[in-house]
Amino acid sequence: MTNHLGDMMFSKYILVVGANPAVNHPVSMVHILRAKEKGAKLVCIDPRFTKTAAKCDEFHRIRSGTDIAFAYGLLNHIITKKLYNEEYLKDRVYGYEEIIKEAQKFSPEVAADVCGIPADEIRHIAEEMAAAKPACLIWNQGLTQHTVGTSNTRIMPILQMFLGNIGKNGGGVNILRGHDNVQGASDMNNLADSLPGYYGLGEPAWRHFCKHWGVEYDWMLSRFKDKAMMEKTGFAHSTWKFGVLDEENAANNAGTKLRALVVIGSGMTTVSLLSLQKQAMDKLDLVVFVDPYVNDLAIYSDRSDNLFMLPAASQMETSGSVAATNRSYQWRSKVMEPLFECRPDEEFLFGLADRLGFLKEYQWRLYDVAKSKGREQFIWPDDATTELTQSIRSIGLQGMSPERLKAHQENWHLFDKVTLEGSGPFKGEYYALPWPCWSEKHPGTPVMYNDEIPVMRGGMGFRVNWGTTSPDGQSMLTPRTLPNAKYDGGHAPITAANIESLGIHLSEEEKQKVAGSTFALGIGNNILVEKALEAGLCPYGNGKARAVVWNWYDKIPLHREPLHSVRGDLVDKYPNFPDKKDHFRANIKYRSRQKELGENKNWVDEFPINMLSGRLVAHMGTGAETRSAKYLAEVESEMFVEIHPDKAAELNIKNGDMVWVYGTMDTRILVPAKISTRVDYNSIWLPQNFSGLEQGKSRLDYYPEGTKPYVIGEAANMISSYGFDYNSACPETKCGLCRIEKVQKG
Ligand SMILES: Nc1nc2c(c(=O)[nH]1)N[C@H]1C(S)=C(S)[C@@H](COP(=O)(O)OP(=O)(O)OC[C@H]3O[C@@H](n4cnc5c(=O)[nH]c(N)nc54)[C@H](O)[C@@H]3O)O[C@H]1N2
Ligand SMILES: Nc1nc2c(c(=O)[nH]1)N[C@H]1C(S)=C(S)[C@@H](COP(=O)(O)OP(=O)(O)OC[C@H]3O[C@@H](n4cnc5c(=O)[nH]c(N)nc54)[C@H](O)[C@@H]3O)O[C@H]1N2
Ligand SMILES: [Mo]
Repeated sequence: MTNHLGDMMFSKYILVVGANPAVNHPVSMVHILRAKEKGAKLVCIDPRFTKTAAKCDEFHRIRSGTDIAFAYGLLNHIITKKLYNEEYLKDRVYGYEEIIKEAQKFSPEVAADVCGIPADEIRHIAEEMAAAKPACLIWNQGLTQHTVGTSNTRIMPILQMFLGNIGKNGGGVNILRGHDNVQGASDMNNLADSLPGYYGLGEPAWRHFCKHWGVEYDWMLSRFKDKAMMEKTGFAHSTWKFGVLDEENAANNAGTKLRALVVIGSGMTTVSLLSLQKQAMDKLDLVVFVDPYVNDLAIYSDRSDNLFMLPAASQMETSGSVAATNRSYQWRSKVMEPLFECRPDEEFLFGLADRLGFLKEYQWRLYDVAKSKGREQFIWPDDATTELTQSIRSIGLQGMSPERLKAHQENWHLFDKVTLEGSGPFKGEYYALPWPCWSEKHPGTPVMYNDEIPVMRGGMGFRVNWGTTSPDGQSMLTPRTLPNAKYDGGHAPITAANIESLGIHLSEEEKQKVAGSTFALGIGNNILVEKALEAGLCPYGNGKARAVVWNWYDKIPLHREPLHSVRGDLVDKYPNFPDKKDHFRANIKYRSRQKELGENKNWVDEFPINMLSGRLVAHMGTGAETRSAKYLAEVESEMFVEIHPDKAAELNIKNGDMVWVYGTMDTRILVPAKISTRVDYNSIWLPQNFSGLEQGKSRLDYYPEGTKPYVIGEAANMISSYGFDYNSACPETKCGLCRIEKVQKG
């Protein structure tokens, strides 16, 4: 989120695109409804008439996978009618001219044909959203689980920048995060392509963390086969199975197949192509699940050995910092000691490091933090929080000491729920210090990219992250100056080399202490950052956002039809990406999959129905936890498929009839039909929260004694279609095709 939940109160118009907060984010929904009571107009763009849509002023049904065409349709009208903020674009956005060019191709009529929302409605949304000052945008998984997911997440901020809504109270792009602490998980980079803090995997990043962790860079290098492997993106959650199943992928993995899998805190049956995942799991040498429940993938296994289930403690039995959806870090207290033989996650990781022979190196920094605080033993998780907040400077976690986080948590009553502003001893601070929080004195940043307030109030321009000049020779710096800044106009990120050229004086002693470091790379002191803040400058520079990402395949977002599109007639006009080799170590098909049935044939010819999936309010993720909770299991006790009444009539299906739904990967699921106009004639909808039935067969007997959940059901991902985001490899689970057959009685 650029802004935060309370801030939506200042919105005049809220566009919810591909999110269903009434079900998935009930707390956010309260804020959204309060904004509505204050006069904000709520508009929902979704392929399904959701519970959120039911609470909105307007609902517009979109065809899934076409949000880019929809956004260009809006932009086309905004540009034609000159409803955009030209000054904002000139000052703050690099490459917006390219967006204007692409938008010319999508008159509201053209966009309407692609996305299914009528042209007049597109014009109406564009005009009302442009007139509302400010308007905010909310999205979630409806935009990300597509081959063009990352392009979706670029076009929406671009739309907001055309309207001048980024960096404004009540504006912004508000992405409602998924799991508890998923923001923290990504900040810590539990991802295959970066070290913590989005530092990447290059040598400077490794050197930064090695220095911080107190280990030699050469020792770290010696842990890898070679430097290339050290700096190479790993397998993703979605691609590891290809590293086991497809021989050809060994070449992407230093010549070896993947041999072991350790799962900590993922339900796994929630990943697409479940049947391939099951096959891959059964071919590994070793499989380990660390989970408070019996992991749902484990019970799909037919292996007889080398599968271990280690009992993790739940979050009630641990404490520490967790990041909320708005980048704020809250301290969480332990409610109870771990029950029975359960252990907190870190103990498994320490045990593993010990047996692999590097526990000392793994924990060195924790002892170092303890020593700096006059102790012999480290305190978990406090000292780990100190460790991580001191090393992650890229996004500015330095100001989040465990002491400060605890003080905020203990004093909720002293913070305003709408503005997050503190009072009493917290005057000037924002609740839970949303990052960047550059120093112990910095208040946190409730609204990102607001350059109308001083940096010490949370102000900033856009980060200068790709150099000060673009490849086509344009400046990436803004001409704008932050209030109270001692340097006029945009500037590069603060480094030891450039700080004095920005008018900041350093003493000889300070110069020695910061030699060779930058705002993000440097350990032991925060001098560069503190000096920049004193001068009113933002440590990461003051630059422009980029609408053109010159190092990506699609430099600007382009509409591309889903791999399995219901509009076969548009597949060649808006072809998907070319196939991609070594994508998170797997060779991934795009265009070749889209045309796999032959040049003149499309998937829709054999699988005529669009497949949507999402969530139920009573269940979480794969449902391992909630289907084992008696009362929640009772609330939603059965997997089902939503089918439109006209389609049901055509297939002679009555409410409650059992049907087979066939996916495009030779798999099928057996579920009862729920007749509903929430979906349109061409689509079905499946909840993603069930597991334990495999293509009509129960796996209940595979649960160890005493661990059977109350409810099992077919997993939606048994029939999800092949497809992965072109940049992140996120599975394309929001588009896909299927066909339905009624189960004949007798
Ligand atoms: N009760 C409950 N709450 C949860 C979860 C849960 O499992 N249960 N899971 C949590 C997690 S991990 C997450 S990530 C969030 C997810 O939260 P949401 O993203 O809100 O969840 P979904 O229901 O998966 O999808 C949102 C909407 O996107 C729509 N959609 C699908 N395709 C498209 C498209 O192409 N374009 C547009 N515009 N819309 C589309 C769907 O119809 C759906 O209504 O929820 C979190 N909250
Ligand atoms: N078809 C379809 N598929 C989807 C989606 C969709 O919309 N449609 N949404 C996708 C999204 S956004 C997500 S996030 C995934 C969600 O999918 P998962 O992340 O797979 O879902 P969860 O069930 O939340 O998995 C959490 C697991 O961690 C365990 N766990 C809970 N607490 C702890 C703990 O403290 N420590 C440890 N070690 N384990 C713990 C739980 O018991 C559970 O087994 O599903 C994805 N899959
Ligand atoms: Mo998620």
